[in-house]
Amino acid sequence: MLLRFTFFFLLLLAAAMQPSVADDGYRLWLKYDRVADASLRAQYQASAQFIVAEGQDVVLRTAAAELQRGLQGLLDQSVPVLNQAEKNSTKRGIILRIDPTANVSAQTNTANVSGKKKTNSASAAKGSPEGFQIATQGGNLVVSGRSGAALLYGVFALLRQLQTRQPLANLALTSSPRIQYRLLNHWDNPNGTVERGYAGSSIWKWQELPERIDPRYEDYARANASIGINGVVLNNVNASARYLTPEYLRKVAAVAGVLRPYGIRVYLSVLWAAPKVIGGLTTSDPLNPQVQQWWAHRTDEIYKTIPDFGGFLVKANSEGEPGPQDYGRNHADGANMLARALGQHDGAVMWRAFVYQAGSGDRFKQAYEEFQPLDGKFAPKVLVQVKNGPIDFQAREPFHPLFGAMPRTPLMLEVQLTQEYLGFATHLVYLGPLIKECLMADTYAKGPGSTVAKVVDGSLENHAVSGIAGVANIGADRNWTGHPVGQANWYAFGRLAWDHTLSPAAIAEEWTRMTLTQEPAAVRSITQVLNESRSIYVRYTTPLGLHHIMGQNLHYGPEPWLTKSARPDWTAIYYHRADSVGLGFDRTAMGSNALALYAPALRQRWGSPATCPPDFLLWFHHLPWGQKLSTGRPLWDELCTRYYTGADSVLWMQRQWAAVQPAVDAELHADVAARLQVQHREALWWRDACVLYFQTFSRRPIPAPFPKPIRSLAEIKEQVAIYQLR
Ligand code: BDP
Repeated sequence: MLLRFTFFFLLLLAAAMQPSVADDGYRLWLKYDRVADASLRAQYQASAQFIVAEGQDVVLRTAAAELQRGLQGLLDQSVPVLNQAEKNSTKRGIILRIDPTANVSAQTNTANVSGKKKTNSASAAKGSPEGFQIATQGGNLVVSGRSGAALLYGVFALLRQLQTRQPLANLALTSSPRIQYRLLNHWDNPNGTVERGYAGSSIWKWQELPERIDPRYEDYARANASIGINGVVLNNVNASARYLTPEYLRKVAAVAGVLRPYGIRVYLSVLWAAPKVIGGLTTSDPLNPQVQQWWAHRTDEIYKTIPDFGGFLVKANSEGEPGPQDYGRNHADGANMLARALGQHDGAVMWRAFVYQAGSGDRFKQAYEEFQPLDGKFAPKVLVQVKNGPIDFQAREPFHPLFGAMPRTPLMLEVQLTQEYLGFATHLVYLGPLIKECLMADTYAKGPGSTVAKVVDGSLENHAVSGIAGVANIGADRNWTGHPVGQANWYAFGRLAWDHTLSPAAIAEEWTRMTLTQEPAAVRSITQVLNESRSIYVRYTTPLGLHHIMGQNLHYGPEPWLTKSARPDWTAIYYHRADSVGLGFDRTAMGSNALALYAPALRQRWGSPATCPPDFLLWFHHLPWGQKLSTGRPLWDELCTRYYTGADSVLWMQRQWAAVQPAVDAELHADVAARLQVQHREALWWRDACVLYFQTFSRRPIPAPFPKPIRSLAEIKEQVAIYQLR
């Protein structure tokens, strides 16, 4: 009996020692768990004995509340928010101060996670009202900036110092966003589904609004503000007209009310045909006075309901969506009409360049052909929003040739955080390196150093406005992003949108420490996995510049054998062009000549297989199977090597992840471990599907030391076809 009792007691004790709630990922990178190191905690406690918030701004109040909440958790002590008069001069604390004269220039010091300081050169964001400064004055830490939002960003930066266990003594930090509009684009539909969303249904509960405000909206706002996101487009670019009705505008206003105290404005995607669909007009022609009036009136109504409304995002004449071309007008006619409708209101028109109808040639060139001639024709409130690459969010694309080719138009960069072509929420793919690769790409528009980043931040052409958008990977799943590591993509987007000079590796480390563990060896291993993950994914899916060979419609898994679709440029063979001679799309002057859209320096480098980087080879060249590459191997052997080593690298990711098990929350660890198993199984699909299919053209053996796939091409086709069934 005693024995049984003791056993029961021990069981109870063991249960009590487990954390009562496992980490379900809901808190993202804002965990604010107690700093375990007692001496470091004591140092922090000494510097943060009170908070003073000087000023009345609503966002400032949010900043003070967030600081209090963060300190409460991290320091495990409550820190009072005092007014000036209550401040006790013997204590040290944190002062939040709105200073209308603050000019946080772009001479920016950003203390990164390793404590190193970087000095950045001037940028278009000079003197941004969102810039902040943290300085030590009279023993206190003073966070200052011109606006409440600046202080909110400063507070999150300060908390980040604690979350990544950096010292606070003599802290001096200055930071200013380089890009003005930093937006998430939700592709969320009114019925709660999310286009290309893999983390459950939409977080926006339109039926319940405006009366019921899901508490989650505020947590969403906190997360966005913590990484500097200042705008969100609430609905899908394939837009419903519903959002422009008074009924829905009240709902939108309710969401805006939650986001406003976090410095975030709401935007809407609009359906071009709205004047017809909900306005009772017979046309949506942008040059028709009634249509113009309808938009102007509707826009005024929007601003009456939502005074800080951000503006419109438009997908027009793209993939079947209506647009000005339906009336013989062009994109500038459409965009400028909306800009006029905005009138004196402080808003922007974000007009997407994701179109591929012009001509009948290479899809690669079509957006360029439609938009480049319109350079200089857009009204000042218009920004043209361009995807990172010319095709569509592939795992690796050369930068979009419009960057650098429209000097008189502010170009926004659109990247995808939801992993439509990158393994959904199943494959671990950290996108920091992908985004950074695009930002750092040199367009040579004004000589060497004319990077995409400088086009986008407006500094290359001195544009007054600048913007960047990330297609959100957020859904109603408890952990927001389905794959726990998907959170890192949301995080990295915000950090790079704020400061594109940050390194994706430093951001990955920062995120890991804030989200997963502080244990140094584990931080290193996880960061390594994150940093390698995107190039691993490229290797086992689309190495050497292959692209668009994924499963039809679903965009998941391999389907290189796809020969028929509604449009030729939706098939796989259109892109890989495999034949008995070789593989790849000839975009040189001998082929589609898409290369001519780039600056001479790039045309030259990418135009010759000898100098074209292996990562882009098959984007621009149709090469013989036996062609010797710069790696020393013939094309076929190199292709197989990449598919095999890529798939094997997923096993490496699994081992790295297994090794960090003691340092990471058990539930979260098991979740990622299981997803990595799926990832390996599917990496083998990709490998086998692609090597066996391309082998029917190359007629060459799988090179040593790699084993032949154990299944046949027919078997793997059957396997992946299951996923295409309705
Ligand atoms: C493609 C998606 C499609 C989107 C489209 C877009 O497959 O669902 O509507 O992009 O960006 O990648 O408009």
